[in-house]
Amino acid sequence: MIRYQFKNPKFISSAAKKNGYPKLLNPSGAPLSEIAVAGRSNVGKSSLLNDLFQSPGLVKTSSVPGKTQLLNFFTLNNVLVFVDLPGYGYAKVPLHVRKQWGPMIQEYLDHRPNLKLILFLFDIRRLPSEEDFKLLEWASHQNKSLILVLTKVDKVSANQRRANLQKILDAFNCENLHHVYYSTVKNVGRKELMAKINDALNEEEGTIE
Ligand SMILES: Nc1nc2c(ncn2[C@@H]2O[C@H](COP(=O)(O)OP(=O)(O)OP(=O)(O)O)[C@@H](O)[C@H]2O)c(=O)[nH]1
Ligand SMILES: [Mg+2]
Repeated sequence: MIRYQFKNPKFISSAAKKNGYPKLLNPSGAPLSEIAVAGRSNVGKSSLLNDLFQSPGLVKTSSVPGKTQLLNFFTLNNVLVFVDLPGYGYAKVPLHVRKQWGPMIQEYLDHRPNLKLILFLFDIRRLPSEEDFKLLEWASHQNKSLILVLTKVDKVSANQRRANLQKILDAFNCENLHHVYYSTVKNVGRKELMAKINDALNEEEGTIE
């Protein structure tokens, strides 16, 4: 059983297409396990990575949606890769940029066998959109493990959290999704998410052997 440490974060590169994805190998030449962070624009993907890495500013965040328009690759301790995926669903983002999202994400999911886990970020105050359903469908089609991360829980009361979670799970028709509440401003969820990531990766690696 491997316990991944969330230390020494490093930005590697950005890419739009599969020939630009970095090839990161361990000392025995095997590709490093990868975790993708996906979700709507402005949901808090880049902020969550900074919080997980405890490295404010490493991942660029913005109050203006559509900040991240490429796939951005990071490593932790040179043993684990994180990818900050471009967000979707923001009407104010120019149409030509919005149109790239589907093909870019689908190409990534179809051509990244070392992708072991998707962190699917979802704002606790919203209900799923068409693109959210699409993402979940692609992930399950590729048989990828997934953790639903409910973001910005500081914006709602504890009662609302539970009620909203139930509505979201009902809408996705997925009672058994692994999930965790998260807030980068109130320090909620980091430890729990790190534990869940470790469990999911160990389960994945167990099924490969
Ligand atoms: N209240 C609150 N605000 C948050 C939280 N996490 C992120 N934000 C804010 O939400 C906004 C968007 O955050 P980002 O991390 O840039 O969102 P993103 O999902 O990477 O957005 P794109 O790159 O456009 O896809 C910023 O103004 C953040 O400060 C949180 O837990 N609570
Ligand atoms: Mg971002």
